[in-house]
Amino acid sequence: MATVIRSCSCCLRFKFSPEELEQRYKSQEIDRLIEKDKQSLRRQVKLLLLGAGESGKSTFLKQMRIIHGIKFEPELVKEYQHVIYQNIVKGMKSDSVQYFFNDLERIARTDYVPSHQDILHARKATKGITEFIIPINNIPFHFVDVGGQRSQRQKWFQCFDCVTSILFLVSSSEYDQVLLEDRRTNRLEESQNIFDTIVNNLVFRGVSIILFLNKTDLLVQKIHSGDIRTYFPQFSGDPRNLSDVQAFILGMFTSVKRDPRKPLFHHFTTAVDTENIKVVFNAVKDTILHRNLESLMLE
Ligand SMILES: Nc1nc2c(ncn2[C@@H]2O[C@H](COP(=O)(O)OP(=O)(O)O)[C@@H](O)[C@H]2O)c(=O)[nH]1
Ligand SMILES: [Mg+2]
Repeated sequence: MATVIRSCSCCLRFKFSPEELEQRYKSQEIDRLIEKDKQSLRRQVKLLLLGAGESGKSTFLKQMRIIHGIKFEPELVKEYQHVIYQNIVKGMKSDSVQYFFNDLERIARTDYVPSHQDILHARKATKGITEFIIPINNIPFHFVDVGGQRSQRQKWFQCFDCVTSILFLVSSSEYDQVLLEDRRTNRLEESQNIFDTIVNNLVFRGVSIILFLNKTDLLVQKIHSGDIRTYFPQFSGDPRNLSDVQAFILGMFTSVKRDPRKPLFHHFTTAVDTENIKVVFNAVKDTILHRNLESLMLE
């Protein structure tokens, strides 16, 4: 019968010199730390916010802070105050200018401090990558927000490690607008192209994708003033009917996905509406935690 020789710690004491023993313990300790690190990395939920410029990625992240009770630091509030003044002075072509113009008297007061709602409407293009960790149900949720402009997109590929889910935002009300970058490309088509490269990317084979068709509040207004068929003649529904328009836009995105087995979840959202995002995020959280548990059990 073969004898199995195991080295237990007391035998080791005779086999190795004290220096060798110390080395061995050290290396065991390092292995233990690496294993612990791996486990906490696996437990962490990493959510990547992707989508074209001005689709609402940073606004969604602000909502995560508000909903989970993480205060904006006083310096940050001051910074937003300046952004708001700039947004007004520049009168930039953005959805939020109207919001601020409706409230100029309050904002012009010397003791003005931006409210949460003001902060949600403040528009500043994200440069580089912003990361934010929020513990939710005792699990660290790691949010990664990136710049959406063409010039910022090469940076996206730095954050693709260990991603749990991608939240892909689309500004659904922009079917009649062109890109800031070239003033030609239709914004919805640009967004669809970006989505194509993400959803069909092999890097994200195991990553669930959650599509947010955002700016529903603006879409509601827009369908009464303009006809989507001017920009998308293939639209065959009722151009004044919100569900028809939403179904058409959703179809533009679901149709580019090549792998029929890859799940794609979607929500119609208004990122500046805290109550709406609260409800949507609860559903998203359940989806993510459920899928995370499944993949942990499969390991
Ligand atoms: N009315 C409205 N404005 C929105 C919505 N989502 C984002 N915005 C505004 O759109 C602008 C661009 O949003 P932002 O989050 O900076 O887009 P990002 O470039 O994707 O990070 C900001 O002024 C936001 O306040 C929405 O659902 N409704
Ligand atoms: Mg941003």
